[in-house]
Amino acid sequence: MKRTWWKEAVVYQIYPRSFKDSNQDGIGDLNGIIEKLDYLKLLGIDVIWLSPVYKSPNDDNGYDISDYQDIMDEFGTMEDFDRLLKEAHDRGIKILMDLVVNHCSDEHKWFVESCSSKDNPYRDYYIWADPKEDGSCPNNWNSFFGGSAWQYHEETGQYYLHLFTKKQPDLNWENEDMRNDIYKMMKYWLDKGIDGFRMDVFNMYSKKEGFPDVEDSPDGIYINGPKIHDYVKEMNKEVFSKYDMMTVGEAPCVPSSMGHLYVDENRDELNMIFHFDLMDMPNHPSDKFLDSNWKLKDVKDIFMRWYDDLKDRGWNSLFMNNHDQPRMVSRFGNDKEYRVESAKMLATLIHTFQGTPYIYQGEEIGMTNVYFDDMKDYRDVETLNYYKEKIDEGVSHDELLKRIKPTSRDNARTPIQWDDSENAGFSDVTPWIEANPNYKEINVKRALEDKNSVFYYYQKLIKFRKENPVMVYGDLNLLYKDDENIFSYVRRLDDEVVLVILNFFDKEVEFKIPDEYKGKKFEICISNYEVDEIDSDVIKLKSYEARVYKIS
Ligand code: ISL
Ligand code: CA
Repeated sequence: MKRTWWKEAVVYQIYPRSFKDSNQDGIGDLNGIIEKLDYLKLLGIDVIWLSPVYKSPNDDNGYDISDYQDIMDEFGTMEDFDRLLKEAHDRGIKILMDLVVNHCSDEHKWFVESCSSKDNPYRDYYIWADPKEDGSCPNNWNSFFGGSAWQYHEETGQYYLHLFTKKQPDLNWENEDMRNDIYKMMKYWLDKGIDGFRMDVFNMYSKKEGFPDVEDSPDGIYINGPKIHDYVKEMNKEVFSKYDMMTVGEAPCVPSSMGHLYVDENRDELNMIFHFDLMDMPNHPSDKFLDSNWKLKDVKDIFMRWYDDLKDRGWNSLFMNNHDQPRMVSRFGNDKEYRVESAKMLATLIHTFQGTPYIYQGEEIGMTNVYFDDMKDYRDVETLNYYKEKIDEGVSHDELLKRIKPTSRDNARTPIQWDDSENAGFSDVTPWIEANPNYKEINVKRALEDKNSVFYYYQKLIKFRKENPVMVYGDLNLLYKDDENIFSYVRRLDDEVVLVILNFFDKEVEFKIPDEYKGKKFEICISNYEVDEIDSDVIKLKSYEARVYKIS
């Protein structure tokens, strides 16, 4: 397998709005990030993925961009950005920018032009369609954030497409001038020295000609549409191939059997994608706010399926949460009695499986869901739209709160808990979204003072991965596929053999040492408990226990 820096890297995602406020307006900003670079260096990460920092009216917290070559007022200036880039590079940390070009803001100058008349040169930068004869929407496509994906524009008598909010009109990738403008913009950032892009919903760029109604699934219609590979290949040729950079594409609704087409090393498309099999696993197919049960068996199947399907062809990315998802310790671990143990156990999976690990800010101290009890504390447009839509359909407030609390994207967006002072040390003033009240107990300051903290465990995992190429490039073999409590696998590269054992639940379980390793030397490298020498063929694991052994 080809060795590259981005396979060996650990990425840390920053959601700037919630990271650190440097000028006391309640909103995180670029200078706040600069203040904390030494903290990230201490953790040991290699790359920062910055969620969008571009000019934006913030209908969707920066995922609605009104100027791709300017910085959001609240976050600072282009000089601040240049300084951030330099300060990061000085510490050996690379920066990935979020590339949001499936859509932009309705306040972007291209869209303003596009709306001005049907024959404006920018009209075709967006997706416009005539109403049906009765005046209704051109087809039945729904927005991810509720309601139809089409918005009527009185002045010109047509609808425009928005797969997300109506303030996020979709760009028309059929238009070559539009594509070239995007490539130019990407080069502007790369020429500044950034190190790559995380590409927002890139697999939605291509829409099927004629805009047919969705019958069962939008797959092949506006997700993984007919020309998507042409567009990605073109972008690769025009932009990626000219730089030493990394790319990771956000790809909802891509099965592993198809995922390799985007990341196959011989296809000149992307380095990695984020698939959503794990994130969507417990969810109801049409309503992410419903259902939240998952089985370890399914988690294992998903990890293994992607490992097998990409093996020797492309590279995986590993994550269990991001700015759109509940906190991983709350969802897959235990955010009460075993918060620390389970946060460490889950981290062990992400950092010892094959692929590039992604840490979402706050994960490294085991931050939990906030579970706001009051609708007025929620800020996320998806959550607010859902609440409104369902209330109108007659669903009760209590029922909705019950659904929203564990699932809302706001769980991931509360301020980073830096210390136990007011507002969690994030800001001197009331933040744009309330801090999780557990900040007095869970915060960075405390984590740094406690050698057994989640933070130092992450530091150890990152270091171990860096010092042992088997953790990056080694093959992986699953053990005890059908075990309902334990996730265990062996990594192997040449003579190096590493065994990982993870107990996923709050009960004691037994792990039988497989025959082929009986009698061998087991050296414990990492664990979230004190571990004794192995003195029998059965290892007793405590709740959420994780162990990583070198076997020789
Ligand atoms: O958030 C989701 C589910 O709650 C996802 O469906 C999400 O909308 C999808 O993964 C796309 O996400 C990306 O694009 C959105 C933006 O709101 C998200 O923050 C971003 O990660 C539109 O740009
Ligand atoms: Ca600020």
